[in-house]
Order: sequence, then C-alpha cells, then structure tokens
Amino acid sequence: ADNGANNTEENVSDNNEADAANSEYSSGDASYVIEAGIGLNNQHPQYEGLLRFKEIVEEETDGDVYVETYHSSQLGDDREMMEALQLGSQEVTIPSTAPVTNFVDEYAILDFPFLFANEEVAMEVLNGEMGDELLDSLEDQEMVGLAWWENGYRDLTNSTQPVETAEDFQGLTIRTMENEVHLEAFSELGANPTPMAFGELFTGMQQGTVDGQENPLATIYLEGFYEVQDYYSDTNHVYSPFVFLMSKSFYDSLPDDYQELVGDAAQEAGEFQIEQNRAQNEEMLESLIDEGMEHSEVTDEAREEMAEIVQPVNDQFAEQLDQDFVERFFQAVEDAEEM
Ligand code: KDG
Repeated sequence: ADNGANNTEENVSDNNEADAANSEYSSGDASYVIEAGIGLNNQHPQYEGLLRFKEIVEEETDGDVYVETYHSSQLGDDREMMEALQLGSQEVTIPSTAPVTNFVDEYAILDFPFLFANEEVAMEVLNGEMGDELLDSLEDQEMVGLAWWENGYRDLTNSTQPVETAEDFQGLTIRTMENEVHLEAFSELGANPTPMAFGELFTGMQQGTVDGQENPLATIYLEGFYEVQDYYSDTNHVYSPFVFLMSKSFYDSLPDDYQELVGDAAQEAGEFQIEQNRAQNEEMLESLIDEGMEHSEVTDEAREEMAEIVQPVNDQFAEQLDQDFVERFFQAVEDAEEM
C-alpha cells in the first residue's frame, strides 16, 4: 500500500473475504487503508485482537480508516513485514519482540531467559517508562510502537525425547526465532539452535529439519504442532511480548485525531487480546494431552539449573547494551517485583 490518502485502490484484495464480509465498511470508501499482517493463524487470540482493532478503528472513523487483516504469514514473515513497514508498503504488524532485536539492539533484553517472574511484572515494566522508551526507540527505524500485546511464556516441544532437566537439551535441534539471545542460550544448554521464520516451522518439524521448537501453549495447540511433536515440557524459559507496530510514514500521514485514535485502539484491542490469550494458554494443556502429547513437568529446581546455565549469556548481552539503559531496566524489573 502507498501511504496517505490515496492508498485505497491498490489495497483491494480478496484473500480475506471472510473478514471483509464481517465489516459494514469497504476499502473503496476509506481515505486510509491499513494492511495488517501477523505470522500466527486466524485461530490464535492474536488474530482476535487484530479483528478487535479493525472493529474499533472502522467504527470510530465511520469507515474512513479501513483495516485489512492477514494472518499465517500471508504478507511475509516477521522480518519481511517489519521491512515493509519501514518502506511504507505495509501499515501494521504485531511480531514477538525477539525479531525486533534485528532493528533495535535494546530489544534483546526482553528475551533474556527467566527475566520476568510473572506476567504482571512484565506488564508493569512494559507499560511503564522502560516500555515507553523501547516503543519510542523504533522511530529511528521508521516504525511507531503503539502498544504491548502478549504472546506469553514459551515452552519446549520436540519429537525425540521427554525434556525435564537441563541435560535433556543435549543434541536437540531446536528452531528458534531470529534472535541472538535465543541462539546463544540454547547453545549454552547443549542444543543445536536453528533460526527459522515462523511460517517455515511446521514443515521444518514435519520433515525433521528440526526436532523441536518453543512457543506458548496456545500456539502449540492452535497451530496443530501436536501432529508433528510428541513431547511437551513446561519450561517457561522466556516471556515473549508482542509489540504492535505501525509504519511511521503511514502514521505521519494521518491527521492528529486519527493518530490518537489508532494508538488508543491498539491499546484497547491489546487489553482484549491479553485477556483471551491468557485464558487460552491456560486451557490448551489439556487439549494437547488429549491429542496425545506427553507432558514432561519441569520442576522449579530444574528451571533454576537452566537459568544458571544461561546466565552468562544474559551477562554477555547486557554488557553489549547501553549500560544506563540496562541498569534502569533491571531497576524497573526489581521495582515491579516488589509491587
Ligand atoms: O504473529 C506473530 C508471529 O509472527 C511470531 O512472532 C510468533 O513467537 C512467534 C514465533 O515463534 O515466531
């Protein structure tokens, strides 16, 4: 899509007919069209959140801003969609923060294993000053960060063996997101990490290119990973935020009141997404077991051992980042833990 007021014609597409049919508005009548794409499929609460964003924006602008929604990497993988945002050829994407590290170094800190003790601590930090600073830092990269959504705690699945302790990672080929912290952490545990775009993951597991992967429960179930994975371990090794990104050139082309409106809508739809997401993440374990996956329970003790093994990775990356930022970030985590 082009930026600005005359980007409507070339945006008309028909591979999201179901969603278009649900809308009383049409792209042809809109002054602004937002092409929004995610990597996860349309069963995931992230997509429900995106549909909520669409509903709010279209209703409040009476169709003057129209939102076309795409899922399952239809518009590309996370990195490609972010590049499209930079170029202004796509308006919105909502990646996990891990691949954002390839654009802004400081995002690496969010992927430190065992960083956030629970979701409340994560939300407190993200919705506070440090989170704002991370959102603002995207502007230099031609993107505007509008809100934090939630993917959740990531767990391990694989097709080879039950994983309960740090030793069990030895020799496992694990797909990771494109993020150096993840790569180093899994190497430290003795696994063979293989970075891969989300859209290639199912086939990768099916064909045996990788033995396993790590994602929150909702993704494991809703993407049907149980069809190609036998073992599930509740490692909870890292908390993954989603970040709602908009193309800066598109955002700048909006009148002030629309800028405020899309920001509020991203926030409100995010609150809804987070609620749905947590409910799903809780429900999905039983469904996975019903589908035949074996659940390996990871004890707190085993998790602590994993945390100790990967600590040098956190230290090494913390050293590479701006020290003032790192100090303030860890302080914010500590403050949030005390609340
Ligand atoms: O829609 C989000 C996906 O594109 C991706 O960020 C999900 O956590 C994810 C992964 O494992 O790639």
